Amino acid sequence: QDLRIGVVGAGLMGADHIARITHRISGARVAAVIEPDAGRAAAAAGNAPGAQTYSRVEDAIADSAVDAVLIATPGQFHLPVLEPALAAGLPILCEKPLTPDSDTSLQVLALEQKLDRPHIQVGFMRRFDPEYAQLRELIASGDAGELLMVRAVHRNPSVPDSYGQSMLITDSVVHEFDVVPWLAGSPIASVEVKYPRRNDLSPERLREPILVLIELQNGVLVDVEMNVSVQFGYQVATEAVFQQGVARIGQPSGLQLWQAGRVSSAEHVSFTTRFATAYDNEIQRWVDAVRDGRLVDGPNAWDGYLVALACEAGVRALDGGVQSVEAADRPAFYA
Ligand code: ISE
Repeated sequence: QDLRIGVVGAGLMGADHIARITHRISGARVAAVIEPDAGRAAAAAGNAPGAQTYSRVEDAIADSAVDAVLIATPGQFHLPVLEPALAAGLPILCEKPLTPDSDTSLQVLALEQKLDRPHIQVGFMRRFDPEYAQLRELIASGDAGELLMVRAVHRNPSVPDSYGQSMLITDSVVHEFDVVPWLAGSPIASVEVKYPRRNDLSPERLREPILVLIELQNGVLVDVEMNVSVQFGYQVATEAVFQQGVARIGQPSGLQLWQAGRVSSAEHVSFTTRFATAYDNEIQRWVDAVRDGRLVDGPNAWDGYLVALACEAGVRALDGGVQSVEAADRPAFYA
């Protein structure tokens, strides 16, 4: 029997996940679209045969309409959905970030630990991108020697009006804060932000691009160019420098065209296409894990809490200084 998923939030990401679950994922279907905007809810449910609409997650739970919940609202709305879903003992895939700050993430951890095992997977989809997975294997294998440093670029063509300065960290670099420790096998020790010359084409409220320096506990230094006004496309690429070689992922691929005296290749313009395969893998593995009782196959709520701590350091670093990250001890529950 198909897993009945309630998708909470029918914005860009929610609609993308609804299409994915309906057309590309096996073993699951969208049973409910939970969204306060009735027009949006109806439009999204129209793409998911058999889905009911609700304005509140509590009502879908009370109706026993869902077996699991996928939360795709903006981060500040995650906690009020996580609370009733955890209280009902439902498995949860929560889009990033888990919550906007470490205090609320700790509240979530406390609620989850009342259950018999972790129920929350956090939507850091880069871990499911085939190239990121290959790079992680290379690092772990030691085939190119020790990892020394990582150079990352994270570029968006533009951002919506709702995107403010701290979101450079909490909405965007949040991905590097999860994926880099996972790649390198070492937690974040500190974060620093440097400002290059400002791009006059950035929205007036933003001072960017920024250069984020992340030092890991094992001494690996990571620099991230975070740039949200790059104009030409969506580009996420990484170079890893080893003792005996260099590895690159995320370079443009696909059709190369030699025409009219020029060479060109396609570039993504949105994360929905750049990471389409990663999202598909992420949701399929989560569905499989829920169906066979493991519930989580990927980053968990503890990882979400660690990222919230790194984001707090990153936001402080926007005002200067090297900001250290100090985590509590990991409970055995998340071992
Ligand atoms: C957006 O919310 C994402 O999660 C994208 O992956 C990221 O590239 C973008 O900067 C964020 O705004």
